[in-house]
Amino acid sequence: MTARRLDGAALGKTIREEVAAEVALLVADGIRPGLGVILVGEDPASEVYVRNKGRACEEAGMKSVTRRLDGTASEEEILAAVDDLNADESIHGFLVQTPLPKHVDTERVLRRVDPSKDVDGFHPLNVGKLVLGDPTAFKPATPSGVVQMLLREGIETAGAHAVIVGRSTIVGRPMANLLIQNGPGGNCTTTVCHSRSRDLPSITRQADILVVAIGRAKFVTADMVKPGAVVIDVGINRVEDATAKRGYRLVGDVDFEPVAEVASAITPVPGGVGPMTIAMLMVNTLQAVRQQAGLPVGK
Ligand code: BQF
Repeated sequence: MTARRLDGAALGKTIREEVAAEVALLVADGIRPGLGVILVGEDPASEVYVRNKGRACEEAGMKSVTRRLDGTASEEEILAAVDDLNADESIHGFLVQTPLPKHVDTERVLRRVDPSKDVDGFHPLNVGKLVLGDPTAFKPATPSGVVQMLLREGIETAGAHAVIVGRSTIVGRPMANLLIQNGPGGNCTTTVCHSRSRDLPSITRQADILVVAIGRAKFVTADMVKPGAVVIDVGINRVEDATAKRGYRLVGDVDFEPVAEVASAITPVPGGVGPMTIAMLMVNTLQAVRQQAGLPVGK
């Protein structure tokens, strides 16, 4: 078998077009949705991600603001930037790009974000709402993008055994919380594995849907995958490649070619989950606008 490629670039574009149509309606009503990003320092990967977010906003007709702080900025200066965006009525949602410099207490910064503008969904209030299945929660964009991809690709989740490799607060944990929700894109039996899991391959081989988010290039090999499984690769790893323009290329956490021989469907890297993440951030910004305007929330 050779697996179907799940084209996140195309799906993400469709979703961003849907967002643009809704932005146009809001603009006609005098509301221009605004997304802010706070970027501290100059981590090269973060630079790329923040640029992707700004470009997506502009293409959708949203306002985009990027606040750049020096890598030596104090925690108080970062908190002051958060306070500024909390108070800025033209900004409906914003996020603090991570990782933050080592001298900064990231949790404290994330707790300072107004939960009603927390489009990353990392504030404890939104984490709690997500766990409770409250539809007003902002769903973290990457796992939300994975669910959206499963829904739009017609992949049945109800009753499936989803195995998630990785327990991060950004991907693994919210992924599990979404897949166990009652409703479309949910109703999975969910297992979360991590670095201390015993006999990982015996667990991953039970997955109907395998979501991998551990940050190790080509970690998941074909022998770890059940024939016919759907494999979602959240990893984005830079590996040296002298033949590539920038001297590196991107690979996922999954050893793509051999696994594609076993799986029924698989996401590529790049062009898989990454573009879905950006699209769902746009969707979350519209959710923020609607909730702040007292309009009903979709699902
Ligand atoms: C693609 C991210 C790890 C840690 C922090 C498109 C993005 C990436 C890849 C992107 C990511 C990953 C983002 C592709 C934002 C996704 O074509 O494959 C878009 O910009 N992402 C982030 O902001 O923070 C991260 C991954």
